[in-house]
Parts: sequence; C-alpha cells; structure tokens
Amino acid sequence: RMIHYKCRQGFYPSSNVKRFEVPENKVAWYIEYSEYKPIEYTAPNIKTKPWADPDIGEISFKPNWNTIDGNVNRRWGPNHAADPIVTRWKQDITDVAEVNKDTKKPILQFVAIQRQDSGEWAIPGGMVDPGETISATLKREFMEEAMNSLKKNETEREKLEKSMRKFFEQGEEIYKGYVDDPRNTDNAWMETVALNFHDQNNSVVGNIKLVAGDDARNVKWMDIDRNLNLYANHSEFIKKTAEKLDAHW
Ligand code: RP5
Ligand code: MG
Ligand code: MG
Repeated sequence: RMIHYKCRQGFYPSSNVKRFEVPENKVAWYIEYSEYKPIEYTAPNIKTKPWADPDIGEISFKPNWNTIDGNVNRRWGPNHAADPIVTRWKQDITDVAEVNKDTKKPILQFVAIQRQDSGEWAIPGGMVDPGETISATLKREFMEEAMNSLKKNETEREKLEKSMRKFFEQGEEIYKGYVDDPRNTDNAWMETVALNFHDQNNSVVGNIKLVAGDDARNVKWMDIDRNLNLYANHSEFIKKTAEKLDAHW
C-alpha cells in the first residue's frame, strides 16, 4: 500500500497551486533525489485556525524550537488531529444482528460524515485545539459533526456532553500517526490518534439522533466492508477496527 498517495496528487485542495510531483519510486526518504525542490505552500484558510502556528516571520510568534524533538532539528511538522470511530452492530428490524453470508461474520457500522470540503465520507475527526486533551477533542468533534452541538445553546450542549461522557471514556486506540490527507504539504502534514468507541448492545449511541454539523454536510451509520472508499486513509483505520472486533470486512 502507498503511504503517501492522496497527498501527492495534482493541486493543493481548492487552489491553483500545483504540487512538486514526486514519483512513486522516489518517495522513500532513503532514496537519493537531488531534483527534489518542494514548493512552500500554506493554505490561506489556515491563518484563522487556533491549532496552526502563525508564519515564522510574524513578530508576535516566539516559539521554542525543538524542545521535544531531541536531536531532530525542524521548523515545520505535524498538525495534530483526533478521530472518533463510533461503532455498533448492524441489526435487522427485529433487533437480530446481521451476518454476512460469505464470511459469516456480523456486520459492523460506524458513524460516518460527509465532508463539506471534498464531499467524501470520513470519520468525524478534527484538530486538537491548543491545550486540549485528545479525549476531549474526540468527544467534542463527534458532538459537533455528528450531533450538531455547535447549534445548541450552552445548557443543551452541557446536557448532551454529560449524556455522552461515559461512553467516550471507554475508547480503544486503533491507530496513531501519519495521515495521508490531501491537504498535506512537503513541510507540514497531518497526524492523528484514532480511537474506537464501541456500543456493544446498541444501548448508548445505537439510539442517538445523528445530525450533521460544522464541517459535515451529512451523517449516517455506514456499513463496514472492504469496499469502503473514505477520505484520506480513513478506510485503513476502519479496517483495523473491524479486525479488532472480529467483524465482517
Ligand atoms: C484527517 O483530517 C484527520 O484524520 C481528521 O479526520 C481530519 C481533521 O481535519 P478537519 O476535519 O478538522 O478538517 O486527516
Ligand atoms: Mg470539526
Ligand atoms: Mg472534521
């Protein structure tokens, strides 16, 4: 499988800036590639994001470089995201678990959102705000994108948060690291932590009302199998989840 694929294609999303093209056989860092001269590109909408560092030239920006990187000297790097993979078993109208005829395994479903930016279906993830814990991000992003919490008033939002609190305490780490996100550049890229929150007997989120919000234009329970075609490399995270729960794939 190609680790960098979607982040090497054509133009930067919603721009007319073309990427420096790196052929597949030159992708690995250990392969000499003297012609490699990536362009510096920063998406204009990044400037308003709390999780993105300002430009290096900005006088108010006084970072402490490389304090946690040890011997690695870098000025660019990862943007941190978190992805909540909320799952349940698919049931027929009589509440009996549905099993795939070929693999004889139960069919798993996850809460998928359709992204506003690319129209692709995805895990309802988002960026970790400064000072925010990953577990807070996972719950907040799920409530924003799949439950439209941003359109609720504070009292309602607190009530919603409280009703989801317990469920979001039992997550299992599925993936941690680099994401093949189409917005990645040669200098700055996406890294995520994906956790699975599984509703074993449809008692908690199995019954919640899904409403698309924030950067999502649609939301639904999506059946999981090998034909999934999701944003970035999210299908890979879902595959790992299906394997962990011994579900149909
Ligand atoms: C993906 O972008 C991550 O895996 C995460 O799902 C998402 C975060 O970006 P936004 O949804 O905030 O645009 O690479
Ligand atoms: Mg979001
Ligand atoms: Mg998002």
